[in-house]
Amino acid sequence: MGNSLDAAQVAHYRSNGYVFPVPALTPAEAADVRTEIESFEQRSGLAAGHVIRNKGHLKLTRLYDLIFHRQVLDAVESVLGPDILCWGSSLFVKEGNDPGFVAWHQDSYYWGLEPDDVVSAWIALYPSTVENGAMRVVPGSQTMPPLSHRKSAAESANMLFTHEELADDVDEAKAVDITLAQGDMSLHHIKILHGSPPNRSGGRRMGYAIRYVAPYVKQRGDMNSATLVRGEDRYGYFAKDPVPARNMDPEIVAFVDRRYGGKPLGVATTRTV
Ligand SMILES: O=C(O)CCC(=O)C(=O)O
Repeated sequence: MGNSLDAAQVAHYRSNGYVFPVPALTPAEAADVRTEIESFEQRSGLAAGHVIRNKGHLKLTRLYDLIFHRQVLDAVESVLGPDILCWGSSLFVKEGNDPGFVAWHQDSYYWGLEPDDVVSAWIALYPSTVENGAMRVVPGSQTMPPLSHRKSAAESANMLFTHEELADDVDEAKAVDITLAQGDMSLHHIKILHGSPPNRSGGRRMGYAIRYVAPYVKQRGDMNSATLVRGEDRYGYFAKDPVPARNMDPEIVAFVDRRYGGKPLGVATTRTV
């Protein structure tokens, strides 16, 4: 029905920890989302990859609409079931010839979510290619015991928010490049080993990763917040995220930046588009 995965795609996801390409947005819809993000950058002089890096769907209303996108949720439902919360989202921007890379890691290492019914829908807002630093995954690694991570060296261009990286070497010969056309997405499991190299092309690479969880998933530590995007939440383990009525609502920005504090995400970097 709709954009559900077929049985072979679900089986692929279960045994390998990822599936792609899955159609999500039309190329025109993807361009529209991207334009919204880039207009925000032009108006504010701020880099979206910093300012709306985490939970950007609470900062830009166009991204809030996207977490409810029917095509995206139909595919996510195929692996999580009919009740779905959006726990987070991350905007990954790599400029042309940017040294930034994403170190090999497992999301489960630092998200504190259990059980592992957590999936990321990574939507390509520009085409994602080997040359511009497409994400790479190690098939089947979601079934390995938890792997050790450590902090990257201070001077590292590792783009991960918490700067972690796998402590051991990865057999990169086993890795698969998740190349995507604009508007298509991949789904990846919270425990899969993944990362991405620098962008060696002259153009931008931009992907919006939406983190979906089943409502019976719990977060270790502080109670976290989420948005019910489909079905019912019969558990109430997550507080309700605010609903943004306008872009960059100061109260909501403060709410998100408190959660992802450290450096002041709302003011850090300027760029011209
Ligand atoms: O965009 C990338 O290259 C990495 C994405 C990633 O690490 C994630 O979505 O969990």
